[in-house]
Amino acid sequence: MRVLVVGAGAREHALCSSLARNPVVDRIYAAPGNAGMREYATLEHLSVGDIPGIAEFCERESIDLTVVGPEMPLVAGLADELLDRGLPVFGPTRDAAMIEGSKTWARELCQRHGIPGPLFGAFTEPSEALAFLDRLQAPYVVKADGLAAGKGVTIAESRAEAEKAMSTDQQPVHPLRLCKEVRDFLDRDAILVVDGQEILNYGRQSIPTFVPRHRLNSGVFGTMGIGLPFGVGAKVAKPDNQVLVLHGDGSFGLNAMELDTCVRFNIPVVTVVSLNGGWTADPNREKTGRELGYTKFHKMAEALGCHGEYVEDPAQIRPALERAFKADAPALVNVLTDWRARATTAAFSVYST
Ligand SMILES: Cc1ncc(C[n+]2csc(CCOP(=O)(O)OP(=O)(O)O)c2C)c(N)n1
Ligand SMILES: [Mg+2]
Repeated sequence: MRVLVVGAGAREHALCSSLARNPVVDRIYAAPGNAGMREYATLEHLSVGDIPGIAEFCERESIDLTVVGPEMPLVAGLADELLDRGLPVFGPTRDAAMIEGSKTWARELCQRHGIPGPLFGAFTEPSEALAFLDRLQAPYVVKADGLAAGKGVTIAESRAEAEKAMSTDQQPVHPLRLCKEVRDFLDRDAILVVDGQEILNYGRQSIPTFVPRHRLNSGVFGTMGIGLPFGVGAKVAKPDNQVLVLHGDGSFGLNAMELDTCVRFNIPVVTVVSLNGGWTADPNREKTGRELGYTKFHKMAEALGCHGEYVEDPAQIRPALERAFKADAPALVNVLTDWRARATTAAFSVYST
C-alpha cells in the first residue's frame, strides 16, 4: 500500500512512524514533510494548501490512502477533492472540519445539539465582549475565532484585579503600568517586540497583539538582545505599521547600537526601555552582578540622532509615546521602573535568572 501523509509537523512525524510499522504499508510519501520524516517517507515539495497539486500527485503516483494532519487543508476541502476523484482519504470533509475551523462554529454546534460546554459568547466588538464578562465570574477563557491551529487560550483570573495592578501610579513606575500604557496606546495592527525577563513576562501577560506574526518575543529565557534588531526588521518589512520594541535595560544594552542603524537607514522604530537598573528584578538585593545602574539611554539615543524621552511619572508615559511616534525618526523612551517588581510565571525548568 502506498500512503501519502500531508503535513510537516510533529503530528505528521508520529503518523509516519506508526504507518511505517504497519506491514501492509510499502511506501510512505510526505507532503511537504520535514527532515525528521526522511527516515520513513519520501518528501514531496507540495505545500499543504496546494489541493489540486496534492490530488494530482495522488493520481500520478497511485496513492492508495492519503492521511491529512493539519486542519487548514481539511477546512479548505482537501478531503472533498480527493473523494471527488475517488481517492481514499483519512480526514474529515470540509463541512465536518469546520469544528476545527472556527471556535464559534464549534461552540454553536455543541449548543444546538445539547453537548455540555461552558457558557460562551462570540463578539466582534470589544465593548460587547466586556459587557458579557461583567455577567460572569473569573476565571474567564478567551479564544480567538478562526482556525484552531494551536493558537491556545488566555485564562484571565480576574479582570478587575488585573486592571487594578496595571493602573498603579506608584513611582518608580511598576512595569505592569508601563505595559498598560503601551497596550492602550498601540493600534490593533501594531507590531510588538518584547525582550528582557521581567518586562517580557509582564508584557506577555498583559499586552495582546491581534494580527498573526505581529508579535516577536525573545523566547522563554533565551536569545536576549534580539528585541531592537527584530524591531528594525519588522519596520523595514512593514513601514506603515506601528513598531514598538519594549526592552529591558540589560537586554537593550546588548544591541543598543542598532539605534545607529535606524538613524542611518531612517527606520523609525520606537524603543521603550523598562529601566529597572539591572538584569531582572531583585526585590531582596541579593543578586551578585545584577546592578547595571540607570543608564541615560535617551541621551545616547539623542546623541545618535534619535528622538529621546525620559519618564519617571506614569502619567507622562502616554504623552512621551505620542511624541515618540510623531517624531518621524527612530525614538527611545526611557522609563524608570521598579527594581523590585518580579513577574510571576509558571516554571519551565529549574533554571532561573
Ligand atoms: C544572550 C543572553 N544572555 C543571558 C540570558 C539570560 N537572561 C535572560 S533574561 C536576563 C535579564 C534581562 O534583564 P533586562 O533586559 O534588564 O530585563 P528585566 O528582566 O530587567 O525587565 C538574562 C540575563 C539570555 N537569555 N540571553
Ligand atoms: Mg532590567
